[in-house]
Amino acid sequence: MATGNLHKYREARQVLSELGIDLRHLRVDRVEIQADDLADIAAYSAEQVAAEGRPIVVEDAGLFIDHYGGFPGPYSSYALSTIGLGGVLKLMEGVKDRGASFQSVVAFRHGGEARCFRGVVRGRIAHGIRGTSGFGYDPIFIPDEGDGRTFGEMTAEEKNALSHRARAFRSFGEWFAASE
Ligand code: ITT
Repeated sequence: MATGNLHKYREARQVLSELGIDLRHLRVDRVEIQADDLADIAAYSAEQVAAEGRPIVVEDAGLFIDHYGGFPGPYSSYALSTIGLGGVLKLMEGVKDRGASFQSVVAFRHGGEARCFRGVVRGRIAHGIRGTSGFGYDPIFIPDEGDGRTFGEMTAEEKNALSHRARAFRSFGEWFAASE
């Protein structure tokens, strides 16, 4: 898995290990294009990585806020590094509809073209920053299928039972295990 984010790698590794797949971390500099669809970003990246004949996965994820038409979505990294969690909470002040989703696309490639697998989790934006687990937007995202805690207040196992990433990697892993 080519990623600069070890949190993502650890979550993905856990999910795939449950399917008997051994995921390794590949440290590479990769080009990330800007596009509206996560699948275009992930597939392009997977096709750029020099994997030397080995199978490779790249994952791209983002937080999509309903009230803002899906913003920041594919621009989630930029939003986090500029306005941060505090800035996102400020954007939500006075907004009634706090619905949001986390989306993930896993792009797999073993020569040829990339194949994509999606995962989504619905939820809402919390009123404050809660919890110190996970990373990124986890402390402000409350999954609908949970018990009211944010991902930041959950253990890694609890997040993996519900998360967009776990769903995308499970979908990829089931396909991969069946096609090997
Ligand atoms: P890569 O090297 O794999 O690209 P990245 O951290 O840039 O690592 P993404 O582009 O997939 O990963 O993520 C976009 C942003 O969304 C980034 O700021 C992440 O912190 C955040 N994000 C992604 N998945 C998340 C999750 O499960 N929980 C909280 N924030 C997440």
